[in-house]
Amino acid sequence: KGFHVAVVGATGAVGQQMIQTLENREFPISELTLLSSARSAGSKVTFNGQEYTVQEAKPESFKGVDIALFSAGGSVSKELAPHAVEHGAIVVDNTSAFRMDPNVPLVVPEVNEDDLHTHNGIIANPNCSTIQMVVALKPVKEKYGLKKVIVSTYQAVSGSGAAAVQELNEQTKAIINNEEYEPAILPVKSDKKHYQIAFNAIPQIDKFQDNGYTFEEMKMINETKKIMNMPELQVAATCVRLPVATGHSESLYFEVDTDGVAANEIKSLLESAPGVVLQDDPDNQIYPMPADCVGKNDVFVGRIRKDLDEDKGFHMWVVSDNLLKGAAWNSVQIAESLIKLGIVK
Ligand code: 11C
Repeated sequence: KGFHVAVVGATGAVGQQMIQTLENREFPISELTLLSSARSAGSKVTFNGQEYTVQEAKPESFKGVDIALFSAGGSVSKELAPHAVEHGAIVVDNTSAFRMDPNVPLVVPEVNEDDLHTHNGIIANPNCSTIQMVVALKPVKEKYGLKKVIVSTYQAVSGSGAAAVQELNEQTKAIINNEEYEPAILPVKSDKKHYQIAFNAIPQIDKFQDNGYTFEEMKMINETKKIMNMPELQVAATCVRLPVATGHSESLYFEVDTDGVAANEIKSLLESAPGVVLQDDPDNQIYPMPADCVGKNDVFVGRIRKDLDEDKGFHMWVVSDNLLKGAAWNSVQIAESLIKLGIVK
């Protein structure tokens, strides 16, 4: 049996990866509807060797759709996801529009797949930097307990969209050629100031909140507690943008709730954890790097070592393709789980 699948935001950085992932996974599709804003409508997209014309997303676009994957920005999701649900579709939404809504499950299949059963039509896909972190931490929580997480991120420009990657590329060339280039997109297109990203590091992802944290940092904090079902977990985040096109990296410090755990025990636990690839061999300079992770669905972990002062503290480096496990693959994986669990029939 095949399903009628719609992709909203089909021409965007994540939408393109969603379409590619559906193809790579041989997702059971009987009909594919590709939707976008009016601006991108009319674009041609190839899926399984067949050319599709992207149509403007409207409330009536969802007739007969079984599964709708949304990645066209929060305002589009807020406006159109309820219409998709009215038409009987299950929505997997890759924006922050519904993530903290208590009626909406926020799901990473390796962590909380069962929460899918509680859906009311919409399932939220978490923020990319949150997803790779919880995939790595869940096995630790299960075996040793988890008390505290402090994360610093090294995030790729594609998290900000295809136009930001273009800005990075053009700006890099311009600087090498001693030409002027006025930043216009990063760190946040709609914020007051824009800064050079090429050869730089910008400690701002999304807008600042009243508490001094950015929205990206608050997403990592709040979403982690919700996905792990641990409102009591202590989480702090500092999110930084680097001139890397794709692949988010994270330096994690975490404290378990068990005495005397060895770093090797954390390593062997993660070696067999679902969705995780251990790359941890300092003698041979083996550790995860974004350039090696692009195009892969897994979360790569390495540099696992015990804190020198705190017996329950550990350090770990976590890398993943932000457009795949961080977005498109996690969404398609949720759709696969919905079929596997019989939630979509
Ligand atoms: C970034 N994490 O790297 C963001 C992109 O809430 O889904 C993903 C935004 C989101 O800029």
